Amino acid sequence: EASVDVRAGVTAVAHPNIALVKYWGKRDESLALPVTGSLSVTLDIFATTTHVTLAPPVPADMNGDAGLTGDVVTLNGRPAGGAAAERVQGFLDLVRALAGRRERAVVESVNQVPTGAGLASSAAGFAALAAAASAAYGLDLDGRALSRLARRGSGSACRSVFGGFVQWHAGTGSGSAGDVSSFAEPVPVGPLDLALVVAVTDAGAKEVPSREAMRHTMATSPLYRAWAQASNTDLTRMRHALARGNLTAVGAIAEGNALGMHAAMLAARPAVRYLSAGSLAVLDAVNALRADNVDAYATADAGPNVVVLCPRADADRVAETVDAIEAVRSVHLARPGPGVRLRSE
Ligand code: 2P0
Repeated sequence: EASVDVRAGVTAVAHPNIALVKYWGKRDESLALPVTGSLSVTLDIFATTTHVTLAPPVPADMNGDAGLTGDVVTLNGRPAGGAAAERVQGFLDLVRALAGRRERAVVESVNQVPTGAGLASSAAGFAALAAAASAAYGLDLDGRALSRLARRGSGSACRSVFGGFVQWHAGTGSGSAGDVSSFAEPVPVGPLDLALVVAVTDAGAKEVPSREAMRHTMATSPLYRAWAQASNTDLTRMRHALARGNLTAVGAIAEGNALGMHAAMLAARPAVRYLSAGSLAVLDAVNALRADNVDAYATADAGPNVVVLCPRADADRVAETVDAIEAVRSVHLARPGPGVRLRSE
């Protein structure tokens, strides 16, 4: 028996994604099965790097001091507590169950998101954690299986497993049939020189967590069903637009889908409102750019920041225009980026 237990850790890097056809609502909460399919583009900025090391198993008699009795989670150098730590531990329990292992883990996660920008990404976080933890516990998952695992951490995380344009299939049925059929995969695209300009705006009121807001929208918004139906059509049209490399159609469908999602939230009772005055100022600027023959379109998620889609050749002009808006605090230029990767140390 070896006296020194050297356990190499595993590091994974993932990027956030921006949905062009949004995910909003689950048909099964415990398995994270969505009501609709969604389609996103993975970014090349704001990476999350996550390192997972396994602790020696806890001795059966629990008297030794060798093992950890719980997982240790550090986010950006600070110990995580409360709901964030519980969510990571719950996810690690799932990985341990799949791997048939018992060791606790030390998780250290760092993201390159500007602090206070309201851009903390659970998608990049759980994609990186799924890849690092599954490798650390000895699971050998292909991309599809990894996306299904990441989905259980945060729905949108399944899409960050892959780079470029990615569709998350809603899947069919419930239980294990639903689980197996709800995965992400890359989408074929024609020539498309897309840039994404991320406009960070002044934060508005304290935001409702998206998980809760989805539940509330489904339960109370008379527009939810209509948005979900429109989303299915948008998915088909978006796939065609991407295959043809038609950036104008991609932008128009994405903007319509996003504003429809926000409309469904605004119709909830009481309303869920993520768009702030600053967000609307960016939407106005995007309309003005379009009137000036720039192919710019906007999308926004569960927060006040706005992402502008445009041809790469127009990205600098779009960034300057958006940066001149008083409520815009910072502007970040992105391009389609890579899927999750393990990094050798
Ligand atoms: C999306 N969003 O498709 C949509 C659009 C926000 C608006 O996915 O409950 O963190 O962990 O599955 O994925 C944000 O919600 O939610 C999200 P959970 P998630 O990107």
